[in-house]
Amino acid sequence: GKVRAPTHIVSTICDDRGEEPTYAGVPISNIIEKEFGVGDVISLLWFKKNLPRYATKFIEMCIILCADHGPCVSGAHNSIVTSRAGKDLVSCLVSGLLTIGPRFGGAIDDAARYFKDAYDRQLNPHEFVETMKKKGIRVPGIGHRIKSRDNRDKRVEFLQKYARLHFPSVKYMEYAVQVETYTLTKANNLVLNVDGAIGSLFLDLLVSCAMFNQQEIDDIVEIGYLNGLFVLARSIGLIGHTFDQKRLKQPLYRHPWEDVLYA
Ligand code: Q5B
Repeated sequence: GKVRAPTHIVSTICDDRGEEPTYAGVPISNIIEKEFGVGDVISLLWFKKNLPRYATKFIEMCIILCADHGPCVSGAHNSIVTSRAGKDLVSCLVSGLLTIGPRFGGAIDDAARYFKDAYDRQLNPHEFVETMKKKGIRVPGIGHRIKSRDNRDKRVEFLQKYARLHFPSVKYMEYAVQVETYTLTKANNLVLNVDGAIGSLFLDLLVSCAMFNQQEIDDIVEIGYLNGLFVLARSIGLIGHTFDQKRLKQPLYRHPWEDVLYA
């Protein structure tokens, strides 16, 4: 009989062999006809699900709100310096992307992991924060360089408002807010930041939309899908900064001596 030769690659998200590609089984003609947005495409290609519109709109809000945060943040700064060194688009983009990590933009997965663990174990915010402190771990999703109790992050407020209106449940986000209430007693800038808001709200989305089983939720949190949202979103801004520098014909960047302490 026929024997299938063993393959070197297994792939489950996109099939390009037919007349038109399919994303998680959905032909791209359907995607165009039904006017799917980028959130729907992410839902198909990342989660292999046709998530409800309120969920894919939330994904789109994350992308829009995280697309850029000015030239001074780590990622934009790197892309700007690289662009001014005369490098190509891809080099400028990746030099910015490579700064995304536990302190900058890449705290979403850890925020989801730690908030989920603490909430599921019914730790009160005080116990959670103080346990983290004893371990010497900064609470992911808490703290910001320029945002504070008196200068709230509008992005966080937009996401919270949308989720409170549309999500079946926001228990993890409300827990993150309780954590913020506690950390704000320690310092003014220990607010729930955009990473923490997205991390906790995505947990709420996964748990309350009833389209993921427990194993799938655990896998998403464990594998670390959620930083992908920031990476994707901020790529838009990093590309923008790269073009901006080239359009402005900015010269090679050299950091001023006066701003270095030669110790
Ligand atoms: N302390 C974000 O720190 C920052 C604490 C904490 C307990 C915490 C810090 C942090 C967790 C990682 C995180 C995402 C590095 C941030 C983003 C995107 C962005 C960026 C933009 C964009 C800021 C001073 C004192 C120390 C610390 C204590 C600080 N954070 N304690 N839990 N989480 N957060 N990152 O201000 O006693 O003096 O030793 O790592 O969620 O990246 O716009 O800029 O869109 O681009 O530099 O929004 O919070 O303060 O590090 O000097 O700490 O506060 O232990 O206490 P800072 P530090 P002590 S959103």
